[in-house]
Amino acid sequence: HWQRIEFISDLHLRADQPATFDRWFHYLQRTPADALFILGDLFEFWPGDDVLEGGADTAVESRCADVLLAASRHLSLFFMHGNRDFLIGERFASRCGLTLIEDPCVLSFAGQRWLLSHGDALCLDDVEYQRFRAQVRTPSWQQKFLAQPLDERRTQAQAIRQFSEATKSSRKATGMAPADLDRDATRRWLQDAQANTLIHGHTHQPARHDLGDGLSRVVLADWDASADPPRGDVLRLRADEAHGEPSRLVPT
Ligand code: LP5
Ligand code: MN
Repeated sequence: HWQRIEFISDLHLRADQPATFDRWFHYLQRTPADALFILGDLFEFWPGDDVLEGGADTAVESRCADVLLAASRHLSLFFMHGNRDFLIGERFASRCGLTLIEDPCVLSFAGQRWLLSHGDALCLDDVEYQRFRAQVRTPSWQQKFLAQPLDERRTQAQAIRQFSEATKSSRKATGMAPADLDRDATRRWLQDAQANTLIHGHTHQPARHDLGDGLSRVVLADWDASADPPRGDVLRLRADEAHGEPSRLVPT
């Protein structure tokens, strides 16, 4: 019944980047899509669903919830966790009209099976990150983390953001390639899901990679409306383009 499906990821919405928020807001108002899949990292970071009741600092999260709820009246909205907002829960989702989906998730559309993922789980070379990921995705870690006061969680999230940016810059400075998806593991995921194409974000390196045997992955860009040139894209699939490639649109 859907004619057009769109995908976005890595918006990293935050209070001090209103231009990106506005671009996303205008995109959501105007999109002709019947369904939108947000493939993680909608927020710069998410300290827990109680952020919506967290006082003046929560303006961006609350506005985002309002914008999503309004959009959910004209399109179906799906959300998959990213590495920055994996603590988004049912409470926030139902407030916004979002349906939470698992990572990875198979989508049958336009005569194909598409595999959707944020992408971080396949960055196997990044051993330290995988260890961190395994820990913070356990219910026991999350219970302990969420039991702390919101301000304390925000401070810790900001510290880990700084640590993360510093790690990425020092990798770059020493000529190391940025973390990327493991080719063999990606092929295995696709084969296990009987899908041909993986659509993902996380690496912020928009491209289409051929993985052999008819398998491929298509990577979304991150959004930054203040960058020069501004970044951010949308992938679109159309029901009437069977076996087509997703087209890449740049919202303005
Ligand atoms: O996000 P990005 O693109 O910068 O980098 C990711 C990986 N980084 C992360 C961390 C997120 O940026 C921030 C998460 C915020 C969540 C908020 C709630 C939980 C708070 C938890 C508080 C303890 O996911 C980065 C990858 C990169 O992708 C590429 O794949 O390399 O991984 C890291 O930087 C994580 C480190 O490699 C492992 C961290 C071990 C913990 C070390 C503690 C250091 C002390 C910091 C102060 C608490
Ligand atoms: Mn990410």
